[in-house]
Amino acid sequence: MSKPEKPQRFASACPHDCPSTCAIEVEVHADGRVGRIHGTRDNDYTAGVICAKVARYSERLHHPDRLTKPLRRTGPKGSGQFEEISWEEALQEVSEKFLEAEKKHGPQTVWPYFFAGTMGLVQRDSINRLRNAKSYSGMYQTFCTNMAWTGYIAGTGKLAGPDPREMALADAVVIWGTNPVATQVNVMTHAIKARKTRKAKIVVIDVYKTETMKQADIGLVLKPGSDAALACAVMHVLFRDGYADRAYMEKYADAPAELEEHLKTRSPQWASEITGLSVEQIEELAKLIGETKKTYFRLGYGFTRQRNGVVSMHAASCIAVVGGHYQYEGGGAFHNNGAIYGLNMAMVEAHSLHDSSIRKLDMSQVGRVLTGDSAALMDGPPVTAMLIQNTNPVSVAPEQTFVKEGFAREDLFTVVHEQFMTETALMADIVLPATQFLEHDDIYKGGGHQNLLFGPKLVDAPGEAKPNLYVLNELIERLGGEDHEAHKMTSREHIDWMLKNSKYPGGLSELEEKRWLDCQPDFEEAHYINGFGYEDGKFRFKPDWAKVPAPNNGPMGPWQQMPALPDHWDINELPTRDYPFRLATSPSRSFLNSTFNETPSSVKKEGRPTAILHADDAAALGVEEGDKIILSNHRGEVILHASVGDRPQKGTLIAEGIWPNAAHEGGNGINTLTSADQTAPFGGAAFHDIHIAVRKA
Ligand SMILES: Nc1nc2c(c(=O)[nH]1)N[C@H]1C(S)=C(S)[C@@H](COP(=O)(O)OP(=O)(O)OC[C@H]3O[C@@H](n4cnc5c(=O)[nH]c(N)nc54)[C@H](O)[C@@H]3O)O[C@H]1N2
Ligand SMILES: Nc1nc2c(c(=O)[nH]1)N[C@H]1C(S)=C(S)[C@@H](COP(=O)(O)OP(=O)(O)OC[C@H]3O[C@@H](n4cnc5c(=O)[nH]c(N)nc54)[C@H](O)[C@@H]3O)O[C@H]1N2
Ligand code: SF4
Ligand SMILES: [Mo]
Repeated sequence: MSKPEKPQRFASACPHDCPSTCAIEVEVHADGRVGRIHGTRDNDYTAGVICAKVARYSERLHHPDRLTKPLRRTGPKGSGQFEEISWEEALQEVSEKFLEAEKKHGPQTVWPYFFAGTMGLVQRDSINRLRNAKSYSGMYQTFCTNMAWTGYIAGTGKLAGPDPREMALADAVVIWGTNPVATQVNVMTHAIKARKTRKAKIVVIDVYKTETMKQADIGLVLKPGSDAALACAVMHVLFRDGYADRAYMEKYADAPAELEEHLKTRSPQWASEITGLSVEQIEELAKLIGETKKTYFRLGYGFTRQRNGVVSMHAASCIAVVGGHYQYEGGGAFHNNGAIYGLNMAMVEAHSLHDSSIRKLDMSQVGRVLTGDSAALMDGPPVTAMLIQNTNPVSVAPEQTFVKEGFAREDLFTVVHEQFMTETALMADIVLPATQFLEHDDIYKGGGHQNLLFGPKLVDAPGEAKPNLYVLNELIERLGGEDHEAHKMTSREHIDWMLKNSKYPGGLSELEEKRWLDCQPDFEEAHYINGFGYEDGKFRFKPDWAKVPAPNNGPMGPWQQMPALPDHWDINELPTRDYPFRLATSPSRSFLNSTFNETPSSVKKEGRPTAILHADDAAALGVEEGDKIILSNHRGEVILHASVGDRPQKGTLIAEGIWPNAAHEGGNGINTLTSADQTAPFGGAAFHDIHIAVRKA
């Protein structure tokens, strides 16, 4: 008997919507099957570590339920009755229907809709080229980053910060509003290295005891939406006890004296009331931060998914300026490195064809848009045709009652290009089978680190699955989209153009040879030693909220009411008599948004839709471990099973993970309860800011 041949290993990058963007090595067997996936050891951010769900990716890649043929709906919407058709028939039908819709209502009736199911810049963003070539409706991207980015940029003027690898050189690491053990595992690698080599203290701030908090020296469980109060009290102590770096602020900040005066009343006692933390806990945190100049603040997305989330992010980032932490290696506040890459997207998206007068519909308000809400439609024509790639709105978008009603509309023609029969694909008129990342070429940039990475096509796709780029180029041609040289380019040509027309003259060949490009700016730039991102070089304690240089659609939400200086902003969906509890819909470890909820080992690990609550609340409600409970508010109700303990504070519940609606008894998923209200100042969905009633089923 001959020994099985050893699989070959190829370099790639994880394509998922995760700040870690891991450098990976993929085992490919002689028969074309993919084996284990490993974290790349010689990449010093990934450092050989990846999450379990991607290590066992072969399960998702070679899944028997992969879509392999174009499908046409034959039964009622959502019935799951489809017939197989050829690509030619599918593309023909889509273009006919889109042209028909356009003839009736104008081009803006077509709404190409996408998100970050793949973070590959070619396969993710090329859909905007179709949009631009046809003058279809724009899409305002509000699912994820708006509030976090706006809040961080408000202070620094720029979306970048101290080298994430410096976490390992810190004497304290404050992991704030993120759960990296689940959502970006590499943060833990570097934080734990700091503890091992420098005895660094790890602080975790969340609304419940997470897996990350289990590893912390100091774990603070506060009330949802109270982070700015905690930040203010910490700064109060820094000023009060002589830890504030006044010389630094004089040189680097806009209004230090005003801030100091304003914070005089924001004491630990004041913040204790708002956060539910004890005065001692707040004092302990402030002392640690004050005494430790090498404190690395790793600020996540989670605490910004609140109506006051922008203010919280900004307030947390201010601490590192009051304490002067930014000056030190291993110190400062980091959120995301988006601004360091400077990639030119003009070709992929055909910017020369873009018409900025065309409306940009808020993706989080897809339910309102599809049910004819005129404000959500920006007083324009109805949406009667959609092409959806890389996202699963009939699970992940807020206000599911409207989302489901909208997608069930008989006069809406929906095309979904997908890897699996998701809940969104089930509502489609035409379903197109999509490749996975190892089946196409793409380029990836790390939000949580400093690398550009290349992910080559390594294996053939199953059946007739095709990349996004193929579908878009075919449709642009059939729809008579405005001409552009980009329409004829391959993915590799796009990557090469993008690099050479940015600051990477070596193009794709250099990237491919090196596997990744380390784009880390030097210490001075990353630590803002030569000044912050605003023209005058000063950090803003007092930002002009309507003019923060963040990606935006113009000011919206109650932005005029935003506090001028860091403060607790009481604008959240607070408990009422009818809805006395608060809910956060935190991520689960084995799903990534709605991805992996099709993968048997992930489903097994997650069990069933569960709500975590405090034992005292459970006792008052007569609820015991494992009981079926109903969470409800004016948007609808959802059935889950109770997990009782001491993980959140009293009054707060946590539902981890986005299960399909259909995985819940009664068919309503967790986003039945979430809101699509636009938060201030530039929009964004407050997924963790929900009031609810709770009862035993
Ligand atoms: N396993 C897994 N990994 C993921 C994802 C996933 O769903 N599962 N999602 C991916 C995506 S798209 C993104 S954007 C990132 C996001 O990753 P993170 O930056 O980690 O953000 P969130 O996942 O929204 O939430 C993180 C934590 O914030 C907490 N939180 C909620 N409200 C508050 C609050 O008011 N204050 C504080 N202090 N904490 C609060 C939640 O309980 C949660 O534990 O993760 C990515 N990685
Ligand atoms: N309740 C609640 N809801 C949330 C959140 C929360 O914390 N709580 N988080 C929100 C956040 S931060 C985000 S980012 C969104 C994300 O939610 P989604 O945008 O739905 O993100 P994913 O589940 O990552 O990916 C969606 C789909 O993209 C498909 N896909 C992947 N690669 C490709 C490709 O190359 N081509 C095509 N055609 N399809 C592909 C996958 O198969 C998957 O079904 O969810 C938001 N919704
Ligand atoms: S940690 Fe994030 S980037 Fe790394 S392999 Fe897992 S999902 Fe991908
Ligand atoms: Mo996200």
